[in-house]
Amino acid sequence: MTLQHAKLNGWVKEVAGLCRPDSIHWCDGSREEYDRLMKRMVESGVATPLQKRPHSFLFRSEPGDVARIESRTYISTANRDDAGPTNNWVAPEELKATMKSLYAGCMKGRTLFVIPFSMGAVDSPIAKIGVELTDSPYVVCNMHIMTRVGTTVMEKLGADGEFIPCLHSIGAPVAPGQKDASWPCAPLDQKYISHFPEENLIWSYGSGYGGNALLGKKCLALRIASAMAKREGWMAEHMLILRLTNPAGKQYHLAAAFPSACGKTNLAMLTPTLPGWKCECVGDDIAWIKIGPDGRPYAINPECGFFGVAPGTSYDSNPAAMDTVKENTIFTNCALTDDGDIWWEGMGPAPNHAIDWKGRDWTPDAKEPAAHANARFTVPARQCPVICPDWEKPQGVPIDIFVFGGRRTSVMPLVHEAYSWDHGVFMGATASSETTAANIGAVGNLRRDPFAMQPFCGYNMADYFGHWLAMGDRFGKHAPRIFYVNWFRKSPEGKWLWPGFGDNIRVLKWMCERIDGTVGAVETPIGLMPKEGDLDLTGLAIPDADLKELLRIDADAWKAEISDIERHFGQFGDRLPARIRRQLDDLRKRLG
Ligand code: GTP
Ligand code: SPV
Ligand code: MN
Repeated sequence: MTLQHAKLNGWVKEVAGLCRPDSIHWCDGSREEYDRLMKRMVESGVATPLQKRPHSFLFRSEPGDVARIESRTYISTANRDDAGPTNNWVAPEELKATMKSLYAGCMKGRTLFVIPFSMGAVDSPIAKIGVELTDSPYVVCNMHIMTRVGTTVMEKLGADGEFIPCLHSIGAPVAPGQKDASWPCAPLDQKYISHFPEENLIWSYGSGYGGNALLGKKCLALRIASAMAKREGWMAEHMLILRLTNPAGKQYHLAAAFPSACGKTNLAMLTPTLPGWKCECVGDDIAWIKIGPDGRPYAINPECGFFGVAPGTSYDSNPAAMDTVKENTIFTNCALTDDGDIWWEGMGPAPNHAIDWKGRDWTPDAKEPAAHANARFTVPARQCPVICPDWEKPQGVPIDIFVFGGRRTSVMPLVHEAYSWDHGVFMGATASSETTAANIGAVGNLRRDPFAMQPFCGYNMADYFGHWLAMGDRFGKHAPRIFYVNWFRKSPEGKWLWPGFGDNIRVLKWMCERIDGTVGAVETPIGLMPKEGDLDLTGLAIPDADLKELLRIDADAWKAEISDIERHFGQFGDRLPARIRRQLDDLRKRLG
């Protein structure tokens, strides 16, 4: 590995001086490197190789380190208002001082790994380079899968190429002779996931889990990138990217923003139940979107792996994901079966005995689930049987449709379409969802999660709404059509009204036909909705009453929504764009 990059070398030296690792390892991204680190983790008992899945391993996290931690995530800007009311804020000087005292000596007894990585194919004009410094070999192996790591990135970086510095420590030094924990990390009140968007800098301390530790993902590709995108005139979004091909062979590209654990991976790999339709996955979590030479929005998936929710994934719900994770997969917080396989709730019949995610004996009559609700798989995207042949195309794919959504037990209909770009931005700005296990905290609480970016926007959310309006003005006639969906409406008895998963193609088909102008729509106060008979329900046995409920608009419930939207918008004060406020007035008028 060439080490001529003065700025990078200087930074590594400075961090090593502060964190005091025993050694420094520059990652080359090779299979040998991955195998060597994994072998060491197996030998120390941290990783369990899986007999049933070649080259696959199970990890169990510390029970308090199982998800992102929004309460410990900071956007640190010079002015508090630039982080906005939806982000935690501490002044940069103060936050850095606090974190420096935590970083001091935090890597003693460990190796400091230097991970040069690219978000986006190395030859993509949309790609960005980051360098993560970490003391976690688990993070190195996951970064190998999720990003492009190593030599080609160093070559592109050259002697003075730009990179985004990402510092990570699990925050658990080991003394000589001390037995290491199987998942070392710091206590909750010492965990920090900090972003300094004004200097494109990330400092994470104390957690080894997912979005807290794999810094290319939420920290770089969403929080830092969203702030860069605002400055530079592009978009960084919490969106899956999907190619749909209709029976006549016409292609449509869709990008959809749903909050964490609300269905992106599943929609991205959808197996259509309507004959003749084809879906191919470009990305399952993040989209970087730029205006192409023809004026259309083009999206790339900056990642090259999936860090997917395991529970609920089955051959019925998502066969493509099940086939993807047959080999070369890291499983975290899943259950281990007696024959050396993994298992989770919703995968299929429960084993008679397993070891649960906490390492305890488990039987089907146990009180607690065998896998954690936010158990995850990490797997290379290229293993997905429905990966789009153009998923690594440097210039990306042209987007025709934007979709917003969330998990709403009631009120939100199955699908509605925006009257205009501004109305669609209003739909994104007011998106709401019940919270999930992807964040540490209460599950099932209704909250606003604008554009599914509430935990990921690296600047003032009101300015982000303004950025969406400005991008729409630039897209002009090429602006994608905007829809809002809810797969999660329930009956009073608590059963899903919509079958979801592969049957979601029925809703996507309606969107495509709306674009082609081959189906009409009903004008309702909240937006355009399918006319009776326009949703293709061929082969689906859905009770009439359920369908009615899925498409029902309850005016009283929507008036209550308006009050909540007022409160939501109120937090932004004068910074809320007038065009967004106007949309709320229009909705109020339409509701009468
Ligand atoms: P992150 O990786 O956290 O960003 O999540 P995600 O948005 O990719 O969510 P994912 O597709 O992994 O789905 C999360 C959970 O929702 C899983 O348990 C799925 O089985 C379930 N789910 C996904 N799509 C549907 C659907 O159409 N209907 C129902 N009922 N459940 C769904
Ligand atoms: C999410 O929470 O939206 C995820 C998982 O995609 S994590 O990478 O842990 O943030
Ligand atoms: Mn996500």
